[in-house]
Amino acid sequence: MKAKIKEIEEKFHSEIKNISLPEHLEEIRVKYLGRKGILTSLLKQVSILSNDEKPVFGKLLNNLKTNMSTRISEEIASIKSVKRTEVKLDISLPGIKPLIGFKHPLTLITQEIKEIFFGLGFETVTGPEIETEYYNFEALNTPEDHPARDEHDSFYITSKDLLRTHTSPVQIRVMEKQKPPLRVIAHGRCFRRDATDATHSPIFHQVEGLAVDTNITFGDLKGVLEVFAKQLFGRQTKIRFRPDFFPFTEPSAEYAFSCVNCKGKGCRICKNTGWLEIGGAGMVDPEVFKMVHYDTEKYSGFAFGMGIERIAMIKYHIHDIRMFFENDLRFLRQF
Ligand code: 2U9
Repeated sequence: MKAKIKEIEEKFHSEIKNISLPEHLEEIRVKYLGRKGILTSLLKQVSILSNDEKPVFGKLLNNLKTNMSTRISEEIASIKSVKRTEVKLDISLPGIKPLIGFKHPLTLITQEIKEIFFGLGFETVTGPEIETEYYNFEALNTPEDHPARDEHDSFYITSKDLLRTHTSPVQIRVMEKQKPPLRVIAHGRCFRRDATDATHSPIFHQVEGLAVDTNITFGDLKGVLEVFAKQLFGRQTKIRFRPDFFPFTEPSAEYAFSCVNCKGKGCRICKNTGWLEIGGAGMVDPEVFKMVHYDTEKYSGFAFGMGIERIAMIKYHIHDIRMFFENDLRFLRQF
C-alpha cells in the first residue's frame, strides 16, 4: 500500500508539471480527488485494513489528499497571475475622451423661437400626441369630408383616435380651461402620412401661436410676426402676407420672410422669388370660439403656425429634412 501511495503521488506531480490551462488542472482534480478519483477509491479501501494499519494509511492518504488539493489551487493561481501580467498596459497613452452631450438642432431652434415669443408676452403650452378626432378636427372646424381626416393622410390608432396632425388641439384644450386674455405658444411633434423626401417627413414639429382678447386685429398678427421675423433672421427681414384658406381661421393668409440668403434679390435658396414661405396664419374663426364657449361678440383672436424643421433648415443651411431624424452624430454634433 505504501508503494502504491508513493507511485500515485509521483504520477500526480509529474502530470501536473506540464499543465498550462486552469481547465486541465480541474480535470486532474477530478481524476485524483473526484468522487470516483484514484485517491478517493484508495481511501475507501482503508476500511478493509487491519486495525493497526487503518490509522497509519488513513493519515498518509489524508495528508496526500490535502497536499494534492493545495498544489492544484497553487497552480491555478500561478497560471492566472501569469495571464494577468501578459496584458500590456501602456499608461503613457492618451485616455478616451468622454463624449459630452449636446442639444439636437430642433431643440435649439425651438428654444430660440420660444425665447422670442416670451419677449412678446406669450407662454408655452404642450399637449398629448395621441388625440381624439374631436380635438384634432371637429373643434377646429374641419368638416368630416376634409381630406386631412382621411386615413390616407393621418395615422389613426383607433377609429376615433389618431396621432395629432398639428399642435392646434393643444390650444383648444387651453381655451376649454382658461378664459381670455390668452397668449400661448404650442409646440411639439406632429404626424402626417406623407411620403418622405428632402422636404417632407411623416414626423415633424410645429410651433403655433394663439392670442385672444377684446379688440385683437389682423394688425396685431402682422406686428407679432414681423417682430418675430426680424429677431430670428435679422433687422433687414421683411414679411409678406398673401390670402389663403384654413378651416380654423377666417380670414387666413400664408406668410413669407424675405430671403435670408439674397435679402430678396432672388437666389437658388428662394428659387429666385426673393421670399421664403414660412407658414400660415389668420383670425380665429368664430366657429372655433363657439366650440369652446367663448363669446364671439366680445372676443377676437389671431393664430399662426410654422414648421420647426423648415425654420431650422433655413437658419442652419440644411438641405434635407431627413438629417434631423437619422441620428448621425457627424451631423448632430455640429450645432
Ligand atoms: C386654434 C385656432 C387656429 C393655427 C394655424 C396655420 C394657419 C398653418 C402650418 C404652418 C406650416 C402648418 O407646419 S405647417 O405645415 N400652419 O398654416 N396654423 S393658422 O391656427 C389655429 C390654431 C389653433 C385654436
